[in-house]
Amino acid sequence: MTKKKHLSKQQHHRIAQNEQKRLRGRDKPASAQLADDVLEPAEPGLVLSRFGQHADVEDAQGQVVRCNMRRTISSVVTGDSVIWRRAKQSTGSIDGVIEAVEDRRTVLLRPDFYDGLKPVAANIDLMIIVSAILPALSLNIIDRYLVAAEKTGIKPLLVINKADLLSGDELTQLTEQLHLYQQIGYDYLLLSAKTGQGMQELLQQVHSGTSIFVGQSGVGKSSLMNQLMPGLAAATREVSENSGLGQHTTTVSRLYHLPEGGDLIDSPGIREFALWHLSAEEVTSGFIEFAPWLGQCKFRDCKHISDPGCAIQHGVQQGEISRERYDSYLKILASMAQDKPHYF
Ligand SMILES: Nc1nc2c(ncn2[C@@H]2O[C@H](COP(=O)(O)OP(=O)(O)OP(=O)(O)O)[C@@H](O)[C@H]2O)c(=O)[nH]1
Ligand SMILES: [Mg+2]
Ligand SMILES: [Zn+2]
Repeated sequence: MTKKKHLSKQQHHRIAQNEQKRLRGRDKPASAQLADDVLEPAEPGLVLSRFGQHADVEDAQGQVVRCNMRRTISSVVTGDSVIWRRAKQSTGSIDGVIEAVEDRRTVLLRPDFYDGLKPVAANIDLMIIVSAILPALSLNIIDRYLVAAEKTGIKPLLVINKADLLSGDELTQLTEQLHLYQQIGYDYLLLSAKTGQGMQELLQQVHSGTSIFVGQSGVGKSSLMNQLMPGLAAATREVSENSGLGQHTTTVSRLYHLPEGGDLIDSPGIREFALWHLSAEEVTSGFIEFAPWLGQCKFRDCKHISDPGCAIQHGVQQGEISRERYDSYLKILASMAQDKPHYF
C-alpha cells in the first residue's frame, strides 16, 4: 500500500484554475496529452529534470515518472514542486501529466540570446559557483554570478576546483584574491575532484537544502558531483575535447539526492553569464561592499563610472573597495549594452 499525501486547499485551487483555463480552450488536448479518464487523482511531486516537452517527476515514494505538461503551464524546471497525475496504465514513454507548478521560493534566471529570460532551476538555497584554472580562471565570471545570487537572494559559495593543478605561486596569488572575497562576506573552498581535496568541507555545505553547481563548461561540476556520490557516474569530458566549440558535456540540469541528506543540482556549463535582464542599479547593488557608500555620491544619478564626487570611486581610492572588484564592475556595466538582444 502506498500512502498518498493530501493536497492543500491552495493546490486544489491551482488545479481548478488550470482546469478552467483548459476548459476555456487555451489548452487544446494534443495527441501526446493524456485524457482525464486515464489519469489517477492529483499528487505532489518534485521535478528532477526537464527536457523539451517532458520532465522527470519524483513521487512521494521516490519513484521517478516521465511526464508531459498541461499547456497552461508556462515553465517547469529542475527543483520545481509540482502537482501531477499518474497515468492509470503505462503508455510506454509518458506516464503522467504535470497539472500545476507550486510557487517558487527562489529561481535562478539566465538571459539567453535567442530565448529571452529563462529559468534554470527553482527552490535553490545555495549557488555553488565553480571555477578552475583550466579552462581559465575568470574572476569577472565569478562576479557576474555573485550579482545574480544577490539579485535572487540565493546564498553563494565560491568553489575553486582543480586545486591539484595549481603551482605554489598560483596558489599564493589565488589565495590572496580569494581573501578579498572572504573579507566582503563570501566563503570559498579550494577543492580537487581528482584528489578529493576539500570534499568533506563541501559535503558540510550541501547536506541540507538544495544546492546547485554553476559555472563554465569544463570546470568540473559533474566531476565534483561524482566525487560526492560514488556510483553516480555522471558524464564528464576532457576540456581539450570541447574547448572553443561551445559544447557542453552536461546538457540538462538534474537534481540528485545526496546519501548524507541534501539535494544537489548539476547544471550545464555556460560560456558567458550575461546580465542583460538587470538594470545598472541592480548590478551596482549586486556588489555588496558598495552598500555603505551608496547614496553618498555628489549627484543622485551618479553612474559611479567617471562622475565627479563619486563615493564609490572615493572608496576605491581609499583602499576600502577592492580595485579588482571595481574594475570588474565597470567591465560588467560596459558589457551589458553589448550584443544585447532587443527584448531585454
Ligand atoms: N586535474 C583535475 N581535473 C579535473 C578535476 N575536476 C574535473 N577535472 C577534469 O575536467 C574535465 C571537465 O570536467 P567535467 O566534470 O565534465 O566539467 P563540467 O563542469 O561538468 O562541464 P559541463 O558539463 O560541460 O558544464 C574532465 O576531464 C575532468 O576529468 C580536478 O579536480 N582536477
Ligand atoms: Mg557537467
Ligand atoms: Zn557614484
